[in-house]
Amino acid sequence: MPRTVYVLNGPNLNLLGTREPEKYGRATLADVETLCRERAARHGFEVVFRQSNHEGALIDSIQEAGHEGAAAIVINPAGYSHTSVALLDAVLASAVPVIEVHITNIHAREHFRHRSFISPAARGVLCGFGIEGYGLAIDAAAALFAPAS
Ligand code: CA2
Repeated sequence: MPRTVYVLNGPNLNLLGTREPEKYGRATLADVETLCRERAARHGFEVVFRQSNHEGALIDSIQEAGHEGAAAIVINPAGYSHTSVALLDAVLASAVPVIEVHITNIHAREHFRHRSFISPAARGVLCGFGIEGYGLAIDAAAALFAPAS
């Protein structure tokens, strides 16, 4: 059974907790990483945790997750959600289930944020639960491997 979850974070998420706390909260990206590692450990998953401001680096990580036979990819594509056909293509080409996460409820924000290019190719999407969305996404990844009841 695959044991690694890749948690990928897109552009500007390195600023979490340092700017716009009214929108994105006070937790830092390091706090998100701790949350992910703790939650993953409950399910016996290892975590590869990355953030990049570069579209190509995110695509490389998606492809790497495929080559490594990862259990799941949890990705907050951030601004690239709303622009990137290249990220969509990487997700479409990936044999790994992709769970898309947004800290905010993108549907309650500006119209241009309502469409994510990634969502049609995602196994599921979580938005609006703050950074807990990452934990919920890891729970969802574990549920994909749970025996049917
Ligand atoms: O709600 C989310 O998680 C978003 O993916 C965040 C993106 C935004 O473009 C999406 O529409 C929704 C923005 C990430 C920028 O993160 C910052 C964090 C703190 C301060 C400034 C930016």
